Amino acid sequence: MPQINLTELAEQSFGTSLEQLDDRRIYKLLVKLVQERSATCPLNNGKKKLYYISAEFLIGKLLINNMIDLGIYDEVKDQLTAAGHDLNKIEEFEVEPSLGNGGLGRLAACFLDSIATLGLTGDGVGLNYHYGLFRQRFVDNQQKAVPDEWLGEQDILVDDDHSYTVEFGDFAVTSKLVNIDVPGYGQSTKNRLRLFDLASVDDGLVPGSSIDFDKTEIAKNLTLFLYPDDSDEQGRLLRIYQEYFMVSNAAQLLIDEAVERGSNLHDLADYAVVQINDTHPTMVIPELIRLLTTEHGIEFDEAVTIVRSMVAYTNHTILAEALEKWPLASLQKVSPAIADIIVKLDEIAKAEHDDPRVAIIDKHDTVHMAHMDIHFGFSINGVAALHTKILEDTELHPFYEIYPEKFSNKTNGITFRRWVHGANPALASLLDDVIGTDWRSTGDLSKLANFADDKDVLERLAATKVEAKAIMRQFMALEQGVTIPSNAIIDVQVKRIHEYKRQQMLALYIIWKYLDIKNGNRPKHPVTIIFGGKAAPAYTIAQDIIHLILTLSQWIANDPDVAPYLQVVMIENYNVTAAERVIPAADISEQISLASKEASGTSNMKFMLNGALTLCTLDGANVEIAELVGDENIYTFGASSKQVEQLYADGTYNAGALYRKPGIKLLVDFITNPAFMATGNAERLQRLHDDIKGKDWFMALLDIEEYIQTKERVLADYEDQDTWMRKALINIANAGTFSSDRTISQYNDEIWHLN
Ligand code: GPK
Repeated sequence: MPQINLTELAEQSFGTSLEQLDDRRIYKLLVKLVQERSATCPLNNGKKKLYYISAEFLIGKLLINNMIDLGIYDEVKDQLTAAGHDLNKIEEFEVEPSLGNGGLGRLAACFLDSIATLGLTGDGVGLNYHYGLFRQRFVDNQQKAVPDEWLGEQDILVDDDHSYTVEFGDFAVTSKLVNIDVPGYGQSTKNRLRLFDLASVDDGLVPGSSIDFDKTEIAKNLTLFLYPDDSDEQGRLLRIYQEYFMVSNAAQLLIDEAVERGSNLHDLADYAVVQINDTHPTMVIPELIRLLTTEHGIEFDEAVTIVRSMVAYTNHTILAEALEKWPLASLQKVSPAIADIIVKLDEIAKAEHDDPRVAIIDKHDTVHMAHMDIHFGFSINGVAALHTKILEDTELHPFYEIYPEKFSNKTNGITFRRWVHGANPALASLLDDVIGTDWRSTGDLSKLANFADDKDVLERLAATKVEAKAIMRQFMALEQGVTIPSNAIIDVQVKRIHEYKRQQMLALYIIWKYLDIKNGNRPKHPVTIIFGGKAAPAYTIAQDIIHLILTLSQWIANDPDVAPYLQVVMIENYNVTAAERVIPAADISEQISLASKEASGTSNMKFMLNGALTLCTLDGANVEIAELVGDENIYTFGASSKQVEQLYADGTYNAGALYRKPGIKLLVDFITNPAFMATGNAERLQRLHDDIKGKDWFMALLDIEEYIQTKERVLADYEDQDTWMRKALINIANAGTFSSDRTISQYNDEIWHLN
């Protein structure tokens, strides 16, 4: 690769010196540089190719990430710094793509980075949503969902001339394809993210500032939104149309490309493997069968056998509401051909296994998508050891009895290029100094443990935290309009808002802490508690939880007795960019889901890697983090997943009885005390109060007392900075396991068998 000379490029492109160039023009210069470099990388071209099909890809901004992967980041950064420029400021001109929602989508993005980095031939396939997931605004301390017009000024999308016809029940549409290059770190080759769009899409259906639109005009609306509201029949149908459009395009592309590489289609499984990310792409199974039989003359039985050996499924949750089930009649409306094949597949499955618990179509004519994946895929995996165990022993036990060999665990991972190299440059260069640069590609951080008692290294580690906090405070001031004290303990819970993740339990802690400070117990360091996350627009209680947090934030800020010691901040429109600013700055990582409910979590890994200490229940990948770092380097509390499963099984959980404990009642009733209610929306606060008191389905009251005690222990421990930094170092040294390069090596060795 030729050397970079930004001074020369500035002269050539703009006829001015690099020092004189404004940030916007530097941004344009860098975009062009990355595009040119990336365009010259040849595609990976192995015989067998992976198609990672996913409804979401939460890719984040790409400029810095791509410079890292193309190996030009450090050089560019040095030259910009020398010319008096700040890359963080330049990056602000990039608009973050809005193609994802939460952990599952971010996982897909980390995986694409690792697949390319390992030199494997594998593309992501999804949809090009024009307004993506909604953009979150706060109005009157409540969430307002507005369209995210991210597509306006995008430099990353490259047109592709593939176009397919997708036939629905009573009409057909045409697709068009755009690609996003995915270079690999330390590789001269690349892969791509392939995003299908509707040729006839009409952005005009979305009226300005609202996400309401005509859900019936499928030929115009199909690629407007990710996860359009599905609280009514039209919305649910639209989601099925989207899913079928996505997989029909994916399957047609896969077959075309396999034929190009020499497949006669009888041997398709030697040329392609499909990873079904959650149940949204499940219809790729019947669609591949349909194409092989009706378009390519293969017999039905053979087509089933072929497909059975080339699709694999990843489960990301045990929550029933997230496991898709569609009425057969709805599938019939979207695609009669696909519904017919599903009926046949159901008959095959029933002939093989006469057990209603594993039926694809149940007695209400509802189609269980995950069941189709398990019967007609060759692999099913969970995303953390505990989650896979729960699938095997409980949630999917009847399937595990039939197909034990199909089940495996693939504990999630994160790409260190984005989450340290890009997001935490100070830590990255400390690691380079102390253990060498290999960690960037091997993920091996274990040598750091040799420095656990090295005072100099511990001090330098503490300095990286100060630097990360400065970047975060600048982001909070400029983007969010909040001032955070420089000496505050940063305590963070960022993730989608959901009752099982228990943001409401942290809110109850905040009430406890507020009252404690009111009683004169002033913390030594101020504590800033930062939330971030969106709530599904149709999920009322989650909206109520956001309202409680925002109302508490305001209430505390307005109380001069408490404000100097306690601050509550909720990031508006939390996204990947915000995560990159806030995670490196965190001291405390809140991973407080009800045990058994969080399949894995991936922010837990990002926090650990960036030297935050984890305050957690033994859920998801927290269990593995705890095993790696040892009891003295993590703070765990709460009921175990076994105890929780038992409570659900017995039906003996009694929120009301716990509520009546005086210490707990005080906290819950704070939500509806008249003065507090008067500052917020009484209906929302009352509903949330009643829900916690009367139902509390995710058992916040079960763990609240132990949570408060444990958190107070964490805050006290923070005062001994030497011991604290030693713990942080041990956490970083053990984070190597959670490199997505490790995860992807396992997918490849045990499932995909590429190269
Ligand atoms: C799981 F089922 C789902 C879903 O619809 N969306 C989503 O983001 C998450 N997830 C899990 O909740 C996390 O525990 C997990 O780490 C992540 O998927 C990736 O596996």
